[in-house]
Amino acid sequence: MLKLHFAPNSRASRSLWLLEELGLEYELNRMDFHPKDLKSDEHRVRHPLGRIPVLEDGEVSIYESGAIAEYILERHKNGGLKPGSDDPRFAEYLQWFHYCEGMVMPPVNTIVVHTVLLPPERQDENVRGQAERLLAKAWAPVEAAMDGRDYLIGDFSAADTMLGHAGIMSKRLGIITDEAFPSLSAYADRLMTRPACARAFSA
Ligand SMILES: N[C@@H](CCC(=O)N[C@@H](CS)C(=O)NCC(=O)O)C(=O)O
Repeated sequence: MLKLHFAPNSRASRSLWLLEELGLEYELNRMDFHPKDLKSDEHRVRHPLGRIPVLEDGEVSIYESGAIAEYILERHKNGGLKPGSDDPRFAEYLQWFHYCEGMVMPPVNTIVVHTVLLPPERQDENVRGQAERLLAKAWAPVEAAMDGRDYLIGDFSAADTMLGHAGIMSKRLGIITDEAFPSLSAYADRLMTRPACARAFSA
């Protein structure tokens, strides 16, 4: 049985969302997004940095949300959500899948640190402003690609559970707005109407 180590309002929602989309059975270890759980000795055995998500599958234990998605798709894919390497959409699928942690999440992390995680006296407006500008730049090519599309490669794929998750977060952070990124804003809303996505975000 797959076991997902999870905390709400985190990248672990991506893994949960994918499991739900694929209709796979899993067990959820729901932790608090708090050092008492994430930095515990027990959790550091699973992830040396005390982070989430972590997926266990029998003897296998794996972290990194993208790697977890790849693992689930290769081992348990249940028939879909990733185009084959001979599919014309394959390269774009890979691009958007990896664009998430590579380009979008670094400025998202900085914004979250300087709005939510640090106490107000340690938050730096300049650092936050710079990250917001960087994040808007990172979303611009995705906005252009989404014009006339419902999902990143047309049909829904695992890339949407990665970059789409970051899109929903960016909308919540006020970077993706109807005015600045109309296609992405509609995309983020569209994703939330998917029952599997809604279940992952409300878990
Ligand atoms: N690149 C990693 C990032 C993992 C990560 O930083 N997770 C955050 C939650 S979104 C976390 O566990 N933060 C807890 C902490 O930093 O103490 C992934 O995609 O899984």
